[in-house]
Amino acid sequence: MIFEDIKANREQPIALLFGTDWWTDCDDAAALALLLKAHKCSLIDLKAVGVSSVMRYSAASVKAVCEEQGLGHIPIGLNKSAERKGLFCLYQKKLAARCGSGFTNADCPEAYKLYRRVLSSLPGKAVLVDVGFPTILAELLASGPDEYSGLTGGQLVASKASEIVVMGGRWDKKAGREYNFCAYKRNREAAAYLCERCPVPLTFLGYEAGKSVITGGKTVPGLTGTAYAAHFSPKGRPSWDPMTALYAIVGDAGNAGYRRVYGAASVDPKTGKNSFAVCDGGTHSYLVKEKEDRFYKEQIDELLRTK
Ligand SMILES: [Ca+2]
Repeated sequence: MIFEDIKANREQPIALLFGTDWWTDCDDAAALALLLKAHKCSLIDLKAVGVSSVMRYSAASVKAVCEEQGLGHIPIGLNKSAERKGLFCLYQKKLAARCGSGFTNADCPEAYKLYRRVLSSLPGKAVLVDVGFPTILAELLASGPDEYSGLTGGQLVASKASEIVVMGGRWDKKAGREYNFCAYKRNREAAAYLCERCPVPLTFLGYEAGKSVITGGKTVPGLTGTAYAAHFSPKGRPSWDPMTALYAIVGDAGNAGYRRVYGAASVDPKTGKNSFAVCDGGTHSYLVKEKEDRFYKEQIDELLRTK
């Protein structure tokens, strides 16, 4: 129902690039499922998926989810330097077993290069959504001219991105700590760099927004349900990533059930702690829920259960 309402007011799909850590939590799978369904309804045009961590089955498991929705052609990039050998994720193995194309990590380009290629080829602008480690966005912004574009990463983002939407940070505390920004040294530095250098509006959905909204679970049809079951979250998980994805699909804070707090965000590159200076006209904003949790929960669960 929600997709029909959006569609009535949308002239053309929003071009969107999706970054995910696709790491040990399964809510990334719910976020990707929502975006693929929105793509099939022509609400968005999902141009690329970038994965900001690398485990053995990263690429194959993402590919399987895309293939399940008939969208196996969507290009997948990896932040290849993020490989951490020895780590294993059961849900990725289960999903990868359903990948019909034999796709592997070796078939993926470097994620920020994929973003450069896609952005430089766009006639208009795209929204960059990231529900993982902010390393792909930081590498994109820091990149120099290449075979795809004579622009620097900062120039390319300024000319081709309308907004960057990030699941990250904790904004209801003075010095918030949240996993995507704090987990590793490279994440902390990337988050700090993103806040300093982002040349377009930067929107955050923080830890505090998603924590109490429980969605998904093993009864969700298809590979999303498989991911939740293999993650041992049969009754669902907090909705950090699917809420961020749904905000981007809706494309409007008010219609998505949020108000914005505008200002300037910063992240300490040593600790990963985030802080926010409120000011009208700031180009950063974080989202504050204006509705009861069930508003977001019912939308996400309904969409996850819709083909
Ligand atoms: Ca995530």
